[in-house]
Amino acid sequence: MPRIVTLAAAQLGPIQKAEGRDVVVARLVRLMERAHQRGVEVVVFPELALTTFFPRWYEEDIAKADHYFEHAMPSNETSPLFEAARRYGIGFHLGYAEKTQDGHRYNTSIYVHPSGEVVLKYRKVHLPGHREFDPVRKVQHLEKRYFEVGDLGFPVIRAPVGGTEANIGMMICNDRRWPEAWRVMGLQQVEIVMLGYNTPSLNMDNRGFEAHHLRVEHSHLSVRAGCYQNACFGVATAKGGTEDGHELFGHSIIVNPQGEIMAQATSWSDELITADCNLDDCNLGRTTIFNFAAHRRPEAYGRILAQTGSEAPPAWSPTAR
Ligand code: CDT
Repeated sequence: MPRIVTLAAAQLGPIQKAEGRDVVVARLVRLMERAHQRGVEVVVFPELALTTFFPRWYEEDIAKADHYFEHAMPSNETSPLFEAARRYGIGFHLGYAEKTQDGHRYNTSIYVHPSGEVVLKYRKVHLPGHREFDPVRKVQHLEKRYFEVGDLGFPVIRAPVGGTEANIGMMICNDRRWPEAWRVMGLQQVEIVMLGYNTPSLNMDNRGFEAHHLRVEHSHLSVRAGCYQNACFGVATAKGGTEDGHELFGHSIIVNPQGEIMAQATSWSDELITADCNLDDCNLGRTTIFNFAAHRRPEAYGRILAQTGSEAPPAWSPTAR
């Protein structure tokens, strides 16, 4: 029996600062209802799917941003999502800002089984941007201010997905640009990587020119390469459109283990894209070109763990004659 699951990326249009959790959660539930009508078994929502992308706003006292954080999951406000999962028999992935009971703040995602139970939690490891207000930037990106580096690694778990079982893992937004994150999950035989993102259409660093069309290109390139090189499916779900006056590029995709795009969003609104994914398609790459046990050479990869920043190589000098 082929292990086919129908996966969906539930892209969100913008969430404005003034939009309440109840309105946002109702949008998410509508997408789950549409997913159910289309036979979807797993829905992947974006990073920080319950609020505007608040790290673009500076607060001197970070506690003033606490209203963007979830203090419990589920809560009264988010429980309709868990009820919808049970009603429709759909698993879902959700990104949100987490504040723990002992006061730690993370950029988090969870995978929830159709029973409403949390199967897997991930906390974002690669936090882009900066900690302090940066006067050079056109728009702030203060993830390093609001979040701590995730403390859960890149876990993969075998879990019921649709009518079968699958090895599932998660990453969040900027993580997708780091091959190390993909490989750590590839080494755990991940079959489905769920990831959400909020990425501005323009480079806001203001420290050089980046052609606009390359923004989407680099995002897709990273997801396609990650899926191909680790023989897995990827569901990469965006928030898109103009949020609090700032554009996010959308372009959610579902990618197969050959690195091909199976489905792509075409709007900047709430939009559901789906693909029937045969998980057995992960076997070809895993047993041939990317048969890790046969071909990896960890003895040559020492620098990957020993070093963080790059180092200049030694200079070549001609041998004395
Ligand atoms: N949310 C997130 O991680 N966004 C980043 C933008 C980086 S700009 C500082 C991304 O990699 O898409």
